[in-house]
Amino acid sequence: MTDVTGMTDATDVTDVTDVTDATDATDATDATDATDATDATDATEKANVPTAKPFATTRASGCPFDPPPEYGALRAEEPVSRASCPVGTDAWVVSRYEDVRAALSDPRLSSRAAPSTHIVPNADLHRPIAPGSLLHMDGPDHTRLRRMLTSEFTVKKMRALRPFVQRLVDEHIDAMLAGPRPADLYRDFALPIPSLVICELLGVPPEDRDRFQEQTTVLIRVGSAQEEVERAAAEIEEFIGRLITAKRTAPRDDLLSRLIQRGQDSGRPFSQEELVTLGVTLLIAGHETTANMIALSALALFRHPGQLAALRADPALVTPAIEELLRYLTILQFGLLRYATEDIRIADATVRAGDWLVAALSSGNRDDRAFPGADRLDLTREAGGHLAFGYGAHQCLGQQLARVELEVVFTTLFQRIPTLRPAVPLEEIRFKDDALVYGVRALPVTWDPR
Ligand code: PIM
Repeated sequence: MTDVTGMTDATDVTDVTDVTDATDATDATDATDATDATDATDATEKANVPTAKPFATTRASGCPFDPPPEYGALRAEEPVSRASCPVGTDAWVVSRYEDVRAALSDPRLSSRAAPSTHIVPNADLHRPIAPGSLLHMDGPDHTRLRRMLTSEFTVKKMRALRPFVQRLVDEHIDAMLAGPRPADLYRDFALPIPSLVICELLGVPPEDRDRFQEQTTVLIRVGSAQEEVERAAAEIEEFIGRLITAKRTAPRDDLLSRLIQRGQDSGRPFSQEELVTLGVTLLIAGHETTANMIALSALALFRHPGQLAALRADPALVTPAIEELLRYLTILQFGLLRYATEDIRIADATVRAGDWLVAALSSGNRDDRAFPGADRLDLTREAGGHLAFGYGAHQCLGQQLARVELEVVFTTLFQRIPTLRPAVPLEEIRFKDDALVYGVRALPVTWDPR
């Protein structure tokens, strides 16, 4: 089943051995943990571990681009700390850049409950992994599935999409300019463009995008009611399921059709369930993050007018600018959850088998050791190597697509509408504080008519 926040019920999943690589001794730890919802059997309870503080999620007022202020102190004083998480379990929180990279590239840390389930009250951290659930798989099964997809997301293929993206960007700017002011840069520009791009890539009818966008909003909002999540998951799965069924008999030139074929060619055809889970994952991942990056980046640039002017004047600045915006904003705001299958050392902490760990991407990206003056947005900085796309085996598959979309947007938007600006003061802008992917709920903008 679709599991973005970890809230959906996976009791219908029977065939987990097929996709998890839980073939080793670590299974025993897992099974022990799973019997106790209060986590009293966590290995750390018995060991001498620091006291847990509440997991920090609240940004400082007036600082919508900065991670919660606690992270600065954690990086300085307690780089691997303990936090009590909204899910009801304690976890290690890794806050420095190098330690985040080390954690995310350590095969002893499983992604089984990723990406950010620690933040979801009442989520079941020990649910079986649905077949095809790329974000939650480990080891050789994950590698095999990911390899089936990498050829779809190469730099070359993504660059070939550029003219299509450019056309979409231009058309949406034309429509905004022809429409009333203020416009909502999120609704009228940032959201439709990546949505239409992923529709084209996957072979999803673009007229269905309003529905899947709404379902995605429910699925990635931490506070969504269980029934609401289940309904949204069922609907989006049914939608993708019908599409896949149609593509089985009438394949088209699109990713989902090719995936069906590739499974068959490999001698291990994908099940319908695997294809649906994978299709839903790609559909959600393919539009939600980029949409939020576009709108939040625009707002960050409005708030840094000198840098916006520099970007408008020098289109070559767009390449470093995008990496810097990715780093500075790190919209996967709650970090990535991992599960220790063995004892490991990170910095000076011992993480025991059975412990949970959060790799705090937004904190690592604000680490002065890796990015001097990290709290400053500096579009000329060489911010390559940032953690916004994660790191290690699960590092974002779609990152080149995101870069192409962001490049086209930020070499076009401010050139074509040089007077584009927010239509409301910052205090009136509402942010997605409660979503796995951070951003603005709306961004009213205006411009001088010509
Ligand atoms: N989107 C693109 N890459 C990853 C994502 C994502 C991750 C978690 C929740 C929602 C989207």
